[in-house]
Amino acid sequence: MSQSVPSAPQVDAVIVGAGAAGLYQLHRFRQLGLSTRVFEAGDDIGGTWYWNRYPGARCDIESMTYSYTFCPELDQEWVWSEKYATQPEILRYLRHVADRFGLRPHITLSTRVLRAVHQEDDGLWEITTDTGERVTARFLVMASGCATVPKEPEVPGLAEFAGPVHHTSRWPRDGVELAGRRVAVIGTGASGVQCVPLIARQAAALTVFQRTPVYALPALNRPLTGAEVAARKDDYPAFRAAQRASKGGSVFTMPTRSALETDERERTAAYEHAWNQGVLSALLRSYTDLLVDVDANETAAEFVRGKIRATVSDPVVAEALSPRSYPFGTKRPCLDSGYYETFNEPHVTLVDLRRDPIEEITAKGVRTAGQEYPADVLVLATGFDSMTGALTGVDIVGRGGVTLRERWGAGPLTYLGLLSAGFPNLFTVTGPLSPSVLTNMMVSIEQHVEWITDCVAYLRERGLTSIEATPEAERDWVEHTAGTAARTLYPATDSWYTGANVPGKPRGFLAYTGGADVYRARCDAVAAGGYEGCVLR
Ligand code: N01
Repeated sequence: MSQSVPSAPQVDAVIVGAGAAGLYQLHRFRQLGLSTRVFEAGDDIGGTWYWNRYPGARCDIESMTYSYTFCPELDQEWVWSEKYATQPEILRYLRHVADRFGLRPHITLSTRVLRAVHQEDDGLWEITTDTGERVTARFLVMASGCATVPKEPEVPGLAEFAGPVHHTSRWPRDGVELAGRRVAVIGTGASGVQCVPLIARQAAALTVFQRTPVYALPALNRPLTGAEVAARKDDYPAFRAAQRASKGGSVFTMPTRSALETDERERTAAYEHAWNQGVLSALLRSYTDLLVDVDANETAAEFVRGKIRATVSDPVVAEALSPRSYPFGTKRPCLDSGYYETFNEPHVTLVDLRRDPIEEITAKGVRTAGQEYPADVLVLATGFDSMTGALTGVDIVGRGGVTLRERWGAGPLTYLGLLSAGFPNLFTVTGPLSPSVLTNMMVSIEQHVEWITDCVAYLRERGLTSIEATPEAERDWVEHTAGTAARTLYPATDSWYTGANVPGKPRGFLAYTGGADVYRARCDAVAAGGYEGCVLR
């Protein structure tokens, strides 16, 4: 039965998602005095850190860096235990944030937003959920994450498998019985690299199916000392300010020299130094040209391959684990804790799918062209329909009845990754064509949330009710992001950054490569200019 739609919104804003982005957006809207509802598909808050509870799940940005920067008191009261926090610890932190800022009463859990329709007559969004609720709101914020929609492998027979099948991002809360079992893991991205060593510790036999090898660097994770925590807390205000001003949301010394202008001995020493930091981006930051010059890149790539050869005892396995088909850093590198060493274990087998592709999943296991590998449990570490999947997965209907999915049919069209023409008052937090996944997400989330909040405040102060990107400003931004990416080595590599991991997805580099500092300045200038590139009504 259809309900009548009132012309005044039931709430000022609806936010989709109660992960780190949705929580902070809710906090800021509440500070602004906006009535706000958050809908979250999971049965708890936490987003990425709620869903990804596979063994070994941990952030690969240091915990005292990968946390909200907006509240000095929060920085002082929360104590991180390890250099790299585990998923449960990050989830505890986000729950603490939700409680501390009184956010929970405004969040509806276990409720998925299915549809959002922009109504031409009153300019409101009508949002429909899978529980049958309908809500109208002036503003709609998609805080639905960049790695939200799991991707299954495109191989026949998955439904035939007799045992349990678990995608890493849908891991059962009570864990999976792995002891004494034969486990097959498909996929060797960050999730595979993290779960493989832990699964190997429990399983009777582990077979890892690898299509493309990754470059993994050692995490060198360890407990934080009291002195380290105290020193950072003393320094937090300056550190947080530096993060916000930085190129990627973390505070690093940026390189000044070219790899090719440095002699080999010195270069190897620099790479060794970077390797021993146990920091994801350290190696890439050794020289200025690693992401723009393929020969420079090869020096770092070969350094990593040398480390793999030194770690993995079987030279054939070491070679199979060594990436050669794409430059270092153009697929997201991984931080590992014992990943390569795991392949020295007698009960662990690597199957190189480039030589021996999967033909089908059978009831008993995985059959490649060469043989059948028996398994009791199948783990899919096969990634996500990243960047756009969570946005185009909702029926978002804008002006003229056009859906976001249709409008983005040839690739996402955004202005600053925040707005899309034809969709008034729709905001996307860390949306496609913003720096997002190339940066520390916490800092990029905060920057977007603060921009959105300031924008809504600006409208309200002037008695305006609507903001919409112009098609021209959007086109310029899309061209600018593509042109910026084209000056790097990124776009040529097949990865989830380019959409190449999802069959049929249009190809294009989905994040802004120009740097979070440059990007922030641009967003600030747009706001200071009265939201140039947008129509305000
Ligand atoms: O996913 P991925 P992920 N047959 O897409 C393979 C973040 N993250 O979940 O490369 C066989 O990187 C696929 O092979 P290929 C982080 O941003 C962060 O691991 O397409 N294999 C690849 O090996 C990360 O980058 C953290 O050839 C198939 C793997 O599955 C992002 O999430 C931890 C296949 C997918 O790798 C995604 O990481 C975890 C098929 N049909 C995740 N389909 C940390 O903070 C796919 N694959 C540490």
